[in-house]
Amino acid sequence: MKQFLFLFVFALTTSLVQSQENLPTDYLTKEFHQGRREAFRNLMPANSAAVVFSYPERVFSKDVNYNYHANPDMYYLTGYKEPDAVLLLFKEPQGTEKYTEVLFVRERNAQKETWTGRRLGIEGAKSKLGFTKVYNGKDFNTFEIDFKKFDKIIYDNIPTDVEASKNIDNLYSLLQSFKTKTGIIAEDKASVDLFNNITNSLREIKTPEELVVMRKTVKLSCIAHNEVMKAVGPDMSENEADGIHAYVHRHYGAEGEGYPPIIGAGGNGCILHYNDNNATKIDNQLLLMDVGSEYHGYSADVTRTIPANGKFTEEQKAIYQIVYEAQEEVFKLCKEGTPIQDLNKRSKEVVAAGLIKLGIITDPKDARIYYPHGCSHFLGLDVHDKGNYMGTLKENMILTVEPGIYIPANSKCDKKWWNIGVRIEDDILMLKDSYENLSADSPRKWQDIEALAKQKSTFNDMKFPKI
Ligand SMILES: [Mn+2]
Repeated sequence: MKQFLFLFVFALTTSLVQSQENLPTDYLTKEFHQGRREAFRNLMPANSAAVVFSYPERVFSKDVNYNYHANPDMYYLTGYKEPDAVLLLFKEPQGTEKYTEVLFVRERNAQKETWTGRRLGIEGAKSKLGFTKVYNGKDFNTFEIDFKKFDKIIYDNIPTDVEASKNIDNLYSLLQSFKTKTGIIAEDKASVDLFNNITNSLREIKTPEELVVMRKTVKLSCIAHNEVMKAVGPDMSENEADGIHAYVHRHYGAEGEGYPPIIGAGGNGCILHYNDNNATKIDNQLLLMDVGSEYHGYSADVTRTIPANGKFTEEQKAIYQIVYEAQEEVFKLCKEGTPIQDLNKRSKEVVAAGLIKLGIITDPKDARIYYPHGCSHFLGLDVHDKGNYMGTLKENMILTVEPGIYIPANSKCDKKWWNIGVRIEDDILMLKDSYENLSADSPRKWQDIEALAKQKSTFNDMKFPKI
């Protein structure tokens, strides 16, 4: 009997792709995702259904795709991270089984998994994600459900740029089936708005489980910033600084970065979403680094601006201090009840007053020439996370506070200010009566940055062959 069992188990394991070992053990739990679906259902109107699609895959070059990134809403509600999936949620129990949710996933396929990686499949979605009703994507088309009986179908923007395909189990076919089943041809704005209102109101408040992951992703991003502060010098390239961030993130188990890193030296730091990161030398300039890791789906968003040679000039320091003061003033508003728009307003006032004092502008309205972006955004699964920006701060929201001043060459001010670009960005957890700066591990004061820059980094000792 034992021998028979052994043979059976052996045949089973070799016929499927082997299961993976040494995976992280601190992913969000299936109970978390189940709880989020329950919370979503609670906000659905009577007699409604919600439909959530995975993101499309994207071509990197010819037959090679970019690393796949899951739709954050899909991940939030299911934990499923693969493409070609659709989730159905129902306000009221359906059918004789009284089910309220169905997940369609990629079918397991030993041959495909040998080429493009392991798939969770139906059994995995049941055991690891806690679903009871799971099908392969190819079964969505024939799945018996009368969508026309619902008063409302709730869905996000339907992607319009998914390549047509004859495959019966990819995103294109899932979208076609959805349109056929529901009769939806053109997107209904009210349905999309409702989907986003629901996901905004859920995702803007972080649960205790999410806070654990957020603290981790921000903490290890701070370690990366600090390591670059120690390692950097005028001869380092922007991309090399980028690489230190990337290495540190991965050392601590992050998947990568939550957005393309912005590593800009001097004038490059004045380009808001600069991500060429290709200056071969930082030189004796400021280095603006806006980099945050993505840890189990959650993004940090931290910006530090540092002098590559370890010492701020008087002009750099003067601009830096205004940005620092703006942050300090905005922090004072960080507590439950503050209108979110007030954060931006207050930061603009402080920056305007500072620029007037230095003689860079005379009219406060001109502050926007040098500070053209907003001060704060929600942070979470998306770096610019979902949330209601017209609302007020609430406990367990996380928002960035990120004022900046950017004075590119040829600006209409004394040229001693040219090519100074400064942004300081921290990730702020809102509390009832105050706040917690999650990114406080990385220094913000110019004195503290100069002190840290004097320390040696482990990266200073790395030696590579000359080529
Ligand atoms: Mn940001």
